[in-house]
Amino acid sequence: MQPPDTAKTGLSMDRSQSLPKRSSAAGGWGALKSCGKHLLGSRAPFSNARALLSANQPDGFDCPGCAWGDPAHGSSFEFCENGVKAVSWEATDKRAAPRFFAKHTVTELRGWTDYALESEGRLTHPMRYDAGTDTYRPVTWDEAFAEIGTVLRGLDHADRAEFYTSGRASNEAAYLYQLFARAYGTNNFPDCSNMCHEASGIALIQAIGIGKGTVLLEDFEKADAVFVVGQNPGTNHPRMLGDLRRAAERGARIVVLNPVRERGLERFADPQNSVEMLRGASHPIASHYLQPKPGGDMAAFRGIAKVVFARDAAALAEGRPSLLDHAFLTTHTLALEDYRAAVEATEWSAILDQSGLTREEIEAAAEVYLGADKVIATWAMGVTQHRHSVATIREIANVLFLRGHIGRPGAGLCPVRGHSNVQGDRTVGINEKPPLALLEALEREFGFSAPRKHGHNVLGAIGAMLDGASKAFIGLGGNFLRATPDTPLVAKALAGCELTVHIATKLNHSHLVPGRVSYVLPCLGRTEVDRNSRGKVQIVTVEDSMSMVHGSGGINKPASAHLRSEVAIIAGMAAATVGSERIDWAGLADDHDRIRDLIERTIPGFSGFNNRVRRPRGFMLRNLASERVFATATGRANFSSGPLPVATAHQRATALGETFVLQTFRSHDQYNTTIYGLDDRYRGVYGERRVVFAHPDDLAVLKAQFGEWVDLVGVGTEDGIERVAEDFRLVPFDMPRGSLAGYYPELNVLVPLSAFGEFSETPTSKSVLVQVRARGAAAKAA
Ligand SMILES: Nc1nc2c(c(=O)[nH]1)N[C@H]1C(S)=C(S)[C@@H](COP(=O)(O)OP(=O)(O)OC[C@H]3O[C@@H](n4cnc5c(=O)[nH]c(N)nc54)[C@H](O)[C@@H]3O)O[C@H]1N2
Ligand SMILES: Nc1nc2c(c(=O)[nH]1)N[C@H]1C(S)=C(S)[C@@H](COP(=O)(O)OP(=O)(O)OC[C@H]3O[C@@H](n4cnc5c(=O)[nH]c(N)nc54)[C@H](O)[C@@H]3O)O[C@H]1N2
Ligand SMILES: [Mo]
Repeated sequence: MQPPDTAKTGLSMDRSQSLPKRSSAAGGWGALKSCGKHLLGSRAPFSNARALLSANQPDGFDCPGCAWGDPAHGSSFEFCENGVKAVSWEATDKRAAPRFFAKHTVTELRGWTDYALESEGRLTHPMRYDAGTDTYRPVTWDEAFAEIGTVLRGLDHADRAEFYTSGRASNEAAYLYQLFARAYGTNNFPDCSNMCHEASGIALIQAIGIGKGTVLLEDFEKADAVFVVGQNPGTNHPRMLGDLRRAAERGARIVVLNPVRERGLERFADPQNSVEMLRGASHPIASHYLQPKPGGDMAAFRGIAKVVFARDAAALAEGRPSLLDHAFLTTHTLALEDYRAAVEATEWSAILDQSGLTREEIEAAAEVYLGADKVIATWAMGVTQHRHSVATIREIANVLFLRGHIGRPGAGLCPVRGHSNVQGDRTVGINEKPPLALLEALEREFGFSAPRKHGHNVLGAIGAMLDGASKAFIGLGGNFLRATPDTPLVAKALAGCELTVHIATKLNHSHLVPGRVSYVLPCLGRTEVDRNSRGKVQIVTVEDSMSMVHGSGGINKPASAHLRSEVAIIAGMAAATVGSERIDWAGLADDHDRIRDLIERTIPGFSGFNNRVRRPRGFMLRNLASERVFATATGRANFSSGPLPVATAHQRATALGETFVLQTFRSHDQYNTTIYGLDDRYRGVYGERRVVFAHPDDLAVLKAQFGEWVDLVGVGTEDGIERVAEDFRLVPFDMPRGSLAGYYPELNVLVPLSAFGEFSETPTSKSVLVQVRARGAAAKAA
């Protein structure tokens, strides 16, 4: 592959070894300028401006961006630069119509970048792959459904089909999808959350009996301290920055744990504050910025616990009251003494080595914790995409339990979700290990026998497709090929299928590795009006990170007259596959209220669903843990008391020698595998995605000049697979020595399928072991 011409990439940094110039604060004028650019770039600025005014409004659509909650009061449009990008990317007037597909073979399109493919605009017609001409050709919906049904009915077992979900799907679409797959006979539900917050769900169910966070947006108005661990809200949850900033202004302490100095966590200029904008002012966010080594967060929290226990012992020895919340601990938790023993048995040397922090830094964080009446801990992918993520999240929960920071105002656990409805999809049944109660409820309601055998998650599905056990892949949105590890292997897995079906809004690389029979089925997006056969507007519902369920109805004219809603497409495939004797698929597709009635009857927490969802802010699903009712096996909140990991990624890298820990994260101009642009403004990178960030001293060791092109080679696995990512430029950055960072999905070729989280089976895309080679050296050696 030819690297981009450096003269043209406009990498806006001087060629000295200094840090790149970064924007001085997140938000601010840069954000406004960027919005204008994206609105105009969509070539539909007016309908988009109108669309934006109804994003996250009570009677508008749910922003297809992140899953951060919406404010209870005030209905003014909350400005979000990356929400603007998400909306205008979907509401573009560019079209990837049949004539585009006639002009370009699939083989040719495979050579295009992710950015170029999606830039072609919205899909307009159902398309079938034609192997003779190596192109996609338009078909009718009926032909598509009939053939999909025939292939699925022809498989010798339902477990040979994989039903993937990406977290943008609405509750109604996801519910119908799981009903289809289970009526067909399988629990194979690989889900984007397997690569995302899986560890949070598992750890929280063990710890507090529910796999969701316990705080509401209002709690951020009351907290005295917020620990923001392993996430980059300036880019990925921009509206969260507003809440953090208001907290900081009130005097709350914000303790950040992040190996990389992220601009948005340092300072934020509110684009909605005109005085601030004119003065070029901004407000600091983090009161403490700790830069742990990758995967060092469990050690950091254990260090905090060690300080807390020590101070508590000292207080008691001096006759002062205990610093722990014994009322909470005695009534509501189990195994405190085991935890105390585990903390005491952990040596400071191990804590300092794994965390990479100093004792002073950990003590300062512990002081913040001890000085606060109400503490919230938030986290995202920097915590969940490691080998020891489940143990780490348990440790974060342990620390909050010590002073009773759960189930009271201003305090609690807050995994910040990714996709806008990833949490809701799970709630309505996208689960490869379904609870028995769900299966029984479906059986009672629909009269079929639901499969009991647990199904495949993402890694399970890839394995089954690779060894030929699975033969069909259906994708409800998403980009399975580019979001998963070991890209070439996953391409082989998909191409080996009898059937691949992708329900999508835009063309992506997953569509370009067709199975024997392959369809791309275009659907309506969130921003578009969905009318049923009688012209009645249909709404869908979603659940945000705070368990708030609310309605979403588009306002834009559909991108093409041939589009169908996700619900209608699922219903069409289901009717053709399992028939309509037991389930009136067509009737359900035509009236989403009827799907909501079924959800109400089969999923707990949805009583009065159709009424409650039409209230302005929707409703909150009951969250027992936030009421201090812990539905764990023990009926209590459980401490965990395991030791620290035997070795974290950076310790393994040190043992291997000349090895770095690479994390794959998001630039400011992307939504997962959707690339909006080539800039990463807050990190000072422009016009280029093939970059790898490193500590300046590591560059010196590598004898690399700033901007030098290198190859990265995967090491440390025993699966015998050679992994090389060629042509990346080194960029110095404020981050720990021995670690590297670069963008997903380009670097997914280095993420091994064989390396995944303990219990979560999430690929460890934040701790990939690599070595750096001079450009071309890796290819020569291979
Ligand atoms: N605009 C935009 N919004 C998005 C998305 C998007 O792509 N674009 N994606 C959506 C999705 S699906 C998700 S899951 C979320 C993702 O939201 P984030 O989790 O913020 O996503 P990442 O870019 O992967 O950033 C991970 C952060 O964790 C830090 N980190 C890496 N390793 C470690 C570690 O070991 N310890 C600690 N403490 N920190 C670490 C990184 O430096 C980085 O700042 O955002 C959602 N929102
Ligand atoms: N190396 C590495 N890999 C990662 C991650 C990482 O941090 N590093 N992050 C992981 C995470 S957190 C996640 S959540 C996954 C994301 O994995 P996915 O959810 O599979 O990927 P997306 O990029 O969000 O999917 C983009 C595609 O969705 C389709 N789409 C957009 N809107 C709609 C819609 O309204 N309906 C339908 N049906 N389709 C639509 C478009 O065709 C678009 O091309 O990636 C994971 N992979
Ligand atoms: Mo995610």
